[in-house]
Amino acid sequence: MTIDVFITPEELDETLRADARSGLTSTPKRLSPTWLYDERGSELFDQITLLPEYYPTRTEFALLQEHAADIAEAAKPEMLVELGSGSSAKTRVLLDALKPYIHTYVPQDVSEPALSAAVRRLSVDYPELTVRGVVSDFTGSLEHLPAGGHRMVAFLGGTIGNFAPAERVEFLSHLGTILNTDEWLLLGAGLVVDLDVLIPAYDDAAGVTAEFDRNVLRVVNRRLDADFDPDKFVHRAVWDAENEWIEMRLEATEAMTVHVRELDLELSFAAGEQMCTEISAKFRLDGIGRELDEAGFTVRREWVDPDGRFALFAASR
Ligand code: AVJ
Repeated sequence: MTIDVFITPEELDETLRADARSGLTSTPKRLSPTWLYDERGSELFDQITLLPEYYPTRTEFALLQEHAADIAEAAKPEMLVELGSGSSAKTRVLLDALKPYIHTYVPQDVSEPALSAAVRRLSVDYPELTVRGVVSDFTGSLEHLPAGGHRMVAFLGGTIGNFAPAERVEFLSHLGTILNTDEWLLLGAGLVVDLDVLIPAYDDAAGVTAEFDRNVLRVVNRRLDADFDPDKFVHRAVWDAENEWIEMRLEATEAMTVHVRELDLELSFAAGEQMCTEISAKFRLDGIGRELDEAGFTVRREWVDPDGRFALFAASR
């Protein structure tokens, strides 16, 4: 097993600083969702995936379980690359099904500690597999992904929805140019669903998503020496019907001034002011199919759960 680091903690800090500066000085204020996933944030996200209201993870998991053998049979990859692999169990379903074909598994993540732990566990459980962790920021570059061997890139969980539309087009076409003919993309995407299903998934009764959202303020406090008071922000989940995405927002409960000392910024929040911390776009089958097409992919298979909430696409170059 190896871990290749293509982004240093210093570069990540630099990205955070640039992101935070442009986001926090915009109107309305926003932060990039990447910063939700420090150690605590990743833990909270793992808890979210177990909530009764949060259907995407278990819906995708069921689709993977049901169709992993078809996916393996269709793509027959030698190498599985998983973008934003985190700590999840879904990888194992895929690895088990792909066993006859793959020799190498490449989990990619922005967090080195989370990735190292996952790589160690997987090397123990899959001794015949070469596991090559890649620490990088896939929103910046995909050039670091190892080549050599017939690859399948898995981008699961619906994280494709975190991109703004223009970034998404750029990301998919970049991925399209990185992959060679007959290499595959396995994409998981949340679909447009009724609001009485969607809103609770992003604003659960137990308040775990609210805690996850507010945790981003602690990340900024720690890494940029800021003085956000997370208790003075409430979590909101707001559906944008025009763009068909759900937004997580933090709403200031009172007027306040926040200092971000590392950036030399003094921010004023009005009472009730909302700051966007994540967009999570939901898709229609024809729309995302067209986007894959335009990025140079051919959709070979697509699967949707019985409630029409989540889709898996297997597309080849
Ligand atoms: C991990 C990005 C797919 O957008 O549903 C969960 C993150 N945000 N609850 C999503 C998330 C709020 C999640 N993704």
